[in-house]
Amino acid sequence: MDRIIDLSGIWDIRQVNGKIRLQGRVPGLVHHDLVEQGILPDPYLRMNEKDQQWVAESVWEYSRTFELSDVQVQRRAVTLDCEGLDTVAEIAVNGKPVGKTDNMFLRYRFDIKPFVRPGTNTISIRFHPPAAEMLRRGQAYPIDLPHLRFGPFDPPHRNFLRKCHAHAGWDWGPCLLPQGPYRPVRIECRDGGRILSLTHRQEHHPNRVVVRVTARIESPATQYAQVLFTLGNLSNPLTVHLKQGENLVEDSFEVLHPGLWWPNGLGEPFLHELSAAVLCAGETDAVHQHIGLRKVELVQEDDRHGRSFLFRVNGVPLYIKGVNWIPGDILDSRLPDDRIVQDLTAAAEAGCNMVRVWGGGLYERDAFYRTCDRLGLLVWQDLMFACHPYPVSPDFLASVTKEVRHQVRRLQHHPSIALWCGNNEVEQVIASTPEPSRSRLLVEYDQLFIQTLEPLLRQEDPDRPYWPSSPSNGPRTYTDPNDPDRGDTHIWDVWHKDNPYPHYTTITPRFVSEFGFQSLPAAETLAACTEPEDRNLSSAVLDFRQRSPNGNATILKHIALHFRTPSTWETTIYLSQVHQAEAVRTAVEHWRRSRPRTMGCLVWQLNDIWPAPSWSAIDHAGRPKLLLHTLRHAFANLLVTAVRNDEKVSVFAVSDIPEPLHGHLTVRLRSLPSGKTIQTLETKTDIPGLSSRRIFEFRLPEETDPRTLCAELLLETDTLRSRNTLFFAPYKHLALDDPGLSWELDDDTLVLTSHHAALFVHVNTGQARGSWDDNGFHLFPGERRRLTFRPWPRDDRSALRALKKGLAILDLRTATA
Ligand code: BMA
Repeated sequence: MDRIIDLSGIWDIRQVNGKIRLQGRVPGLVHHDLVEQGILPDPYLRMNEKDQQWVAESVWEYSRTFELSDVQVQRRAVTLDCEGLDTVAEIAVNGKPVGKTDNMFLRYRFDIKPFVRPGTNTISIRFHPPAAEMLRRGQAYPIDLPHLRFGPFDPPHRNFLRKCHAHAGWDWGPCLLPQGPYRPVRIECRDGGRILSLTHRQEHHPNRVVVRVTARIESPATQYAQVLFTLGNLSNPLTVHLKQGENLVEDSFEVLHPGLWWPNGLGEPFLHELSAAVLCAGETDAVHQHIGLRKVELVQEDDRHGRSFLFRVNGVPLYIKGVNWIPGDILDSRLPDDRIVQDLTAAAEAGCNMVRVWGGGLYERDAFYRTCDRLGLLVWQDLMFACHPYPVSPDFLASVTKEVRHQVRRLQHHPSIALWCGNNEVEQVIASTPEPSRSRLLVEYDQLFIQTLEPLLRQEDPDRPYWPSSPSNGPRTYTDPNDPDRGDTHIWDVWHKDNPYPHYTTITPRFVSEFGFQSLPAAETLAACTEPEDRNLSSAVLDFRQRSPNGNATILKHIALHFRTPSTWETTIYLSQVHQAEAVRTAVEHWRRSRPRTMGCLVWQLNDIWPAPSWSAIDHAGRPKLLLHTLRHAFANLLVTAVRNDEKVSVFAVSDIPEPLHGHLTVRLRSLPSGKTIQTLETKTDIPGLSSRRIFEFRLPEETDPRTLCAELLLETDTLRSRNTLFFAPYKHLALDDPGLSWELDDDTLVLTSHHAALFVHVNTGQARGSWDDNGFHLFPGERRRLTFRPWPRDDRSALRALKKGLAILDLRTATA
């Protein structure tokens, strides 16, 4: 269409203060093109980050030409539309400055009509080093604001620049500070109207939803226009009189007996098509969306424990099971949409119903939210502020006001977004600052997150809850933000405070929005970025890649607390993943048993920004860790779980299903190492909807050595089945023998059997990309465990060939022999 000139494609890139010249892509980032063209080695290899800081210290200029016709330059509006520039940039058209940018989360639109001409035009975007800008702003501010630095290269004062905080290094990622036009750039030449945003509100009545839609239309002149809103097969044509500038055009629909949008695990996430089109001056502009009709409430009511914190969706109190999301690569342009879809699909298949977009990353790209809408994943959306106090200068407040307004208008229609959260851990950082700074920081905090952003969100998106910080007790309750009796919490007492993981069962918060434990990525993932001599947890390269203080030693120490020590690199990796999975499982089962006091937990973290030790469930190469499979069991709608007090074992059924269930529980006491059944107990049980209930108790046989015993629990209903295993001595002391595992692989199907009890059986797929439908399970004699391998992408047959070559199976005993 001659009204939009898409400037995506190849541009010239030049290092202004150096000699490098290359051609690169828009949308894109300088690092990405330098790496692809062999000018820069991959920053993720070994310690390359160390020698690559010069890239972000350089000034880079993107330039190209574009053609405009007489007709195009004569249109009433000629606008340069930059969807995302990272970050500090100056833009010139035909050598004339048209604007400056300093916020990567904003969409910038510049009027360039005065600068263009018919024929060939030039455009240049010059990016300035972000660290220098952070420093300049930090030093110019009248007060010395605290700032974080995790790794050796992290620059000071990242809180002064509206750039993804994780670009400057985090406790799971390197510092690279990428620069470039990371989202599309285009020119629009128009006489007619342009739809800047399409938002809506919903009013839910029994069997009926009223949808009120608002299109924000920019018009270059005062003129008549036709506006057509369509929702499903309902449509309303309107004739409107647009004034020059921004116009709001509103309409409403009544949807009878609507298909509702339900979160994963509760029903179908039904979507309806909503569109708006404006016809004006012989031009059309249109926006198409998929919306979901649903009501999400954040319920906080005083109760005997303190104050509830739970999400009610379409009237159902929903236990939240989820994960935290960080940027999937520090170079966003090299992360394909497909990879985001893969990770979110894995989360949904693991039983998640919520993903938290963490505040030190990005407002994610459209594909992220569309996928969450489709999968029924609720999104806890942090605004992009994390772990720092922020300046409250007029410029800063103006910039973040524009940013949040833009992002809310962009994202508001997604049914997945459940809540806007002001920031990550800013209240907590301030709470731990000594006086007198603390009081001053609180006043400024209040100015930004309560007086500026909260009213803005109420105005832009009145029906969505706003939560000031994570963790928090709610607006203006500046007591301990991590109070277990109210609000949400971040439970770091295990990883950061060095308690063994059973400690989780001593803490029972209302909602846990972060908790987790680190492990190592798959051996194949680390092999691709290290040399053989690096492959030891205490090597210089592994220490370099670990950004959480003493992280590698913490992993090793906690393995040794629970397991016999590993003897090889592969078994170190395996045990780190077994330990991580057990830690998280212990916490999740406790917090699910604690329903309704606790109404949700979000594991830190689903994904990785680079290949390194971290808290992730899926590593940077897309290989699932054992944790992902453990979550599938621990997050299942029906869960059987047990706790032991002395010789007595209490069995619980936890159900996240609204309807009551009839279940059948089988407890098999097995002897170790043989795994043979020595006693079977059975009972029938009624399980109320949305509940956690003790359903059975039994005693351990007297005078049995606890190291020689385990209990297998099986809870079955007509359609559901949950299985769990309980041990009565630390894993490291259990009487285990070589289980004598045997397996047969036929195409994508693996059948496993075992002579003795085999614990944490892990099938490694080598180079084959994909995942088993289960992994990391216990296997007892007499069972035939059938696993199916699903390649990613799903139709990739070559993965099945790779599987044959790379298959390796570990279990706890053989890994620690
Ligand atoms: C949480 C997050 C991140 C961090 C993680 C692990 O508090 O908010 O800041 O990466 O802990 O330390």
